[in-house]
Amino acid sequence: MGILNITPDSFSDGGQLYSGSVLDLDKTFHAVAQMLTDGADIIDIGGESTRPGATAVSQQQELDRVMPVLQGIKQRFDALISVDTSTAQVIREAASGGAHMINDVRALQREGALEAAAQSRLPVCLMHMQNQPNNMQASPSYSDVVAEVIEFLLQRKQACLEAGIASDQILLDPGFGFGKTLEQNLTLFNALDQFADTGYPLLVGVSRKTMIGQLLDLDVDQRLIGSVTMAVLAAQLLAQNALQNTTGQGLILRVHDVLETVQALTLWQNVNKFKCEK
Ligand code: YH5
Repeated sequence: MGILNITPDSFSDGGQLYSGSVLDLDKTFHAVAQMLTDGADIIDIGGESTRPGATAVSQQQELDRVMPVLQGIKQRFDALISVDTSTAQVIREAASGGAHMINDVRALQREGALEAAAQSRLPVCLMHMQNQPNNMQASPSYSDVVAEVIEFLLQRKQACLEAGIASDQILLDPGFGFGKTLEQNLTLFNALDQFADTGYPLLVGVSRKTMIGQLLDLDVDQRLIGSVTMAVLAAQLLAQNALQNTTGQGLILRVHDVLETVQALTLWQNVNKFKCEK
């Protein structure tokens, strides 16, 4: 999954698609074309910045950002499109505009979002976040981070089932960097197999995140190698688990650097072809 960040103020790739204060649609579609050429299967369109301290976006602003981009991608490309949103009205309009998946960092907890997602019949990704973007990194605290994040996701999964969303339309995401310290992020990463054991496919987003910056002492524009390494590690961890366990297969990696991630995963897959079963 390639990240298409259409917010003006994002941390990692903020405003790159803007000319002044307006979104440049030519640049945006060029970025999409590049990610698809590079091997992305899904484009994730995000119109709300969830970085710590980001200004809240109104529903109308979010619609005005997301809808022209969704429509333009639909006209130009044959790609799977995910829309990164928590807003019921954006879910509804994205679904009628031909989106293929709803990716919600608030796990459909906002007013009306669960119902809108259920009506859309689209697959949904449920992500864990502790607190809200404006305060989530203040003092993240858990007594057992893995158990608590899994429990939250299973509760939200249950709410989805009760709202009429089919079980095979649900993905889970630990929410790396969303209300978690470095240690908590790494604990969750090592526990990806436990998330897979829920039986649901996973989405993992670590690309360019602060955890990589902290470990390598690098700014956000220097986190490529760290991001690719973490993507391969996630794939390896989950593949090892899948060999022992028939449930919980399926992984979507949400990344900025599609070409480099695809190269690394291609090598990894080819190496794995020659694995001897002992
Ligand atoms: C995610 O993990 N993340 S937006 C800060 C960065 C770099 C990147 C400080 N939406 C996720 O990508 N959706 C975002 O550097 C997401 N899972 C899902 N499902 C944050 C982001 C980022 C933030």
